[in-house]
Amino acid sequence: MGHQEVQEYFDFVLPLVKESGKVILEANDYEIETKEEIYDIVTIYDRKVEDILIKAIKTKYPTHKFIGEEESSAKNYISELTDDPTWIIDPIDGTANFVRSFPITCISIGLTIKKEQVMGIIYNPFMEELYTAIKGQGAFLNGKRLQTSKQTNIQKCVLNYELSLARNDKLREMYLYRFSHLISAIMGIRSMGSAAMGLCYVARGSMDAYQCDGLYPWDAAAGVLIVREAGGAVSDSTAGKEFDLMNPNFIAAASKRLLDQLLAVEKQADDERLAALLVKKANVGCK
Ligand code: 2AM
Ligand code: CA
Ligand code: CA
Ligand code: CA
Repeated sequence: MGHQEVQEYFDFVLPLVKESGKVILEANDYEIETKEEIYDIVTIYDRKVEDILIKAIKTKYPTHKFIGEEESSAKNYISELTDDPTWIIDPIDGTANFVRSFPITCISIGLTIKKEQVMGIIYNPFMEELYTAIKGQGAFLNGKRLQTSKQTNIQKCVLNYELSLARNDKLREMYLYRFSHLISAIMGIRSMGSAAMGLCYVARGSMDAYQCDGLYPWDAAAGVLIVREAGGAVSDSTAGKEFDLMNPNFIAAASKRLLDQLLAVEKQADDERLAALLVKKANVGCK
């Protein structure tokens, strides 16, 4: 895969992203449809934007593959990456924000080639912010180069921790333990409802770190590359595990030093939770 090939894809998709942004800005029907769960919502604009993007890219590049949030229930959804160029699309990240006119809402498009993240585009049409990255070429906001905050001290860290995913029964206990350890270790905590925007704020230095567990590839595909290209570090939220795009549980931080400190605090929380679980099991066994 050459740099020129990725640049060609980037140049092709950028006008489509701008066009899709207009669709979002011109929205006037905020009716929501609920998917399998009451908190899992979709609007006609999520579908419209994904449709515009996938149709146009497919026509131009018929051999490319797609992983799209709203397409994920369709028959051609792939849950494993192949070596083929694969577009990973979240047509609206922050749909719950979008329907409330809370402008932390964006289109997110990532591209992998040979399973490697090579390009990311995140566009917030409300704020006219276009975040872009091509692997090895740096990250940009409206053409201006981005740099993370370079924060290295956990006590001064402002962390954007996506708490709404803690509603998930399988994740709740882990979140609660980690949350209680983190709030005393860091300076401040935020939660804004868009993973893609959360990652962009780390890339531009407005937040020192972002964390969310239990996400999907389309939430992270563009933003993680943008953070890395801005000088930040990303890893799985379990210490020692590498970031897995197909199963994104992750922390993104302004620097590797900060990332390691956050991972250490969370490891302590995880160890405490596992110890409590063992005690609980032993007590049940005694009955
Ligand atoms: P979405 O708006 O595209 O659904 C914080 O809410 C982040 O989690 C957002 O990036 C959001 O993406 C995603 N999200 C929202 N509801 C979710 C759910 N039920 N399961 C997994 N991720 C979700
Ligand atoms: Ca959604
Ligand atoms: Ca999303
Ligand atoms: Ca979405």
